[in-house]
Amino acid sequence: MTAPSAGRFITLEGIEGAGKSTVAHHVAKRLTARGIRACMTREPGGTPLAERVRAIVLEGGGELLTPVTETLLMFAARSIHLDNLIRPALARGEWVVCDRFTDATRAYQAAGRGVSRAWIEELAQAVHPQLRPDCTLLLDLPVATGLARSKKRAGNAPDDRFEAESAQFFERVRAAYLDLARREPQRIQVIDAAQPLAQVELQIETALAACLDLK
Ligand code: T5A
Repeated sequence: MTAPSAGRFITLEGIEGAGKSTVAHHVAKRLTARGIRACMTREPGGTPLAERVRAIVLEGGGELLTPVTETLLMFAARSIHLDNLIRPALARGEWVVCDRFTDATRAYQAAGRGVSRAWIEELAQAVHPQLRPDCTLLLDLPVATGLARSKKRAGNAPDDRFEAESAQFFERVRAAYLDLARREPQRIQVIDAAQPLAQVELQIETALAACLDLK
């Protein structure tokens, strides 16, 4: 198969412990095996400067970070990431596999924290006016399963400000993601992430083929 001339933008979404990082590696490997130049990245972060913003927003440093500040920091990191990594890679014809993007802000800051949805859409419009993921893989699983996986990996102490949130918070986030998927069924493919990894990977193959016309 020949590599396509234009890059594609694939994002992975889901609650904590859904398996996004694990699946991102799998997707990048499968694309590379097809002769497609693929790069893997994540949000918040993805470039040295954006990773510094990530540290601020995830750690907080003991200072108050309101939901509005948190939202602005997510978009600041995203703007740096887009200018320095995502857009240049897409322009070179690479496929970008990104662990979280603006759907995470819709789910975590709007549904989770109660930030205005309309304002988030205005920020999205300002930061990436013409860019939407070509395909989003939403790894869906019960909150308890996701949190148990995160805890098993990281131990009992929460790794960051989000992992310290309540199960109710993550239920709102999960419901918001599923609602986004209902509204944009072509772009957002829901994957049953509670299944064993081999089954999840099979679903990913089908979803990518459906979304991106991969044979
Ligand atoms: N955030 C981010 C916002 O609030 N707004 C935004 O706009 C953005 C961009 C980022 C935080 O920032 C928030 C959301 C997040 O809270 P993060 O570290 O990038 O934090 O995201 P997390 O979701 O916390 O990352 P995790 O590493 O916890 O989750 P993953 O990547 O979904 O899961 P993964 O792949 O690391 O897997 C977790 C464990 O489960 C196992 C893995 O081996 C691993 O041990 N696993 C499975 N086990 C059994 N069956 C399977 N199918 C499995 N798949 C993976």
